[in-house]
This record gives sequence, structure tokens and C-alpha cells, in this order.
Amino acid sequence: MEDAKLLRKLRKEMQKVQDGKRYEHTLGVEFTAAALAMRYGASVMDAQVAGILHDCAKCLSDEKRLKICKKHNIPVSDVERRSPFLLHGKAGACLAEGKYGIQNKPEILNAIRYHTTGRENMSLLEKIVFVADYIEPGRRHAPNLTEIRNLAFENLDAAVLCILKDTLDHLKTAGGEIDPMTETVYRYYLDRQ
Ligand code: DGI
Ligand code: FE
Ligand code: FE
Repeated sequence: MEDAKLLRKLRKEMQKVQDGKRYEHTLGVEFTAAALAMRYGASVMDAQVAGILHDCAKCLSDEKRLKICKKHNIPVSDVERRSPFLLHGKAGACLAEGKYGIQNKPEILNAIRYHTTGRENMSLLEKIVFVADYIEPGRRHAPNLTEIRNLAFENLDAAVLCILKDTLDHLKTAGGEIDPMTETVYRYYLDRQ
């Protein structure tokens, strides 16, 4: 299928399954990921597809997310079982492949899969989606947003580190349970600055 046609089709699918605010966020992540791909020399098309689909499992029920993981033999940790929204990346990667037809594109599926916590040694596309998700124009409330938006186009790894740090700080003050993955990834990027 022609690129523009595929993008239109995927946007339409997301508009069907997401509420208005989430869909706007989806479009914001799509074009922010495209801009970062231009800046860092990644595939703009892959960034757009990953951006459109990254939250394709966000508007499902927790039961549905757990069911998808079970069906695909994805191990579910204790934290993920207590907070199944953390599985929307992993479940989303399954849907992207099965329901939305993203075949033979493991790099796109991984960008969707790891977009919430990040992972060690992320690929360029994974970092782009991780950062775009945090800085897209519809985001308003994150601390240091102006600085992180600047940094994103200067030094992508530094932006990844800042986002992880602010996310951990936020979880610590707001009392959210921390997925050990988020801390592991933070230490990984801290050691590599
Ligand atoms: O799906 P989005 O809202 O667009 O963004 P996302 O997939 O990055 O999810 C954002 C939320 O995920 C944000 O409120 C912080 C939260 N998060 C990231 N790491 C962890 C976490 N929440 C918990 N409880 N534990 C984590 O380790
Ligand atoms: Fe998400
Ligand atoms: Fe998102």
C-alpha cells in the first residue's frame, strides 16, 4: 500500500478506538516523531506509523490487555498485574502486528512495545517514540517541558535521561508504584551520559 494511504488508514482506525483527547495525542506523537526522525536520520515513515499506533491499546480495559498478553504468551510481572495500564505497550505491539497489519517491521513493534518504560539500549526509533510521547504539543503539565523539548532536538539520549528522571521523581512524589524496568533503564542511561 502507498505510504500516505496506509497512514490515513491507520489514523482512521485510531480515531475509531480512541476518545478525542487520546486521538489528538496520537496525531501529536505522529508528527513529533516524524520531526525527530528528520533530525536524527531515522525513517520518517516508520516514525509516523509507530507514532500513530503507540497507544493503540490504551483505550482497552485492563482485562482485555491481560487477555492479549496471555494469548501471546507475554510474561506479566507483579507490578504489571497490579497496574495493567503498564501493559498497553506490549499489548499494543501485538495489536499493531495482528489487527493493524504491521508485518515484518520488528523495529516499529519494539518502539510501540517499550514506549512507556523505555528499555536498555533502545534503538533510534524506540528513543524517538519514547521522547515524542512525552514532548508532543498536546502535553502541558510535565515539569521542564520547555527544556526537554529543546534538548530532544539537541541530544536525544540526554532527553531520554531527563524524561526518565522526571518520571521517577513524579512517581515518587505522587506515590505511584515504580516498575523496576523504569529504574533499570534510568540507571542504564545515567551511566552512559
Ligand atoms: O500512554 P501515555 O499516557 O501517552 O504515555 P505513557 O505510555 O508514557 O504512560 C505515561 C504514564 O506512565 C505516566 O503517567 C508515567 C507512567 N509510568 C512510566 N513508568 C512508570 C509509570 N507508572 C508507574 N506506575 N510505574 C512506572 O514505572
Ligand atoms: Fe502510552
Ligand atoms: Fe502516548
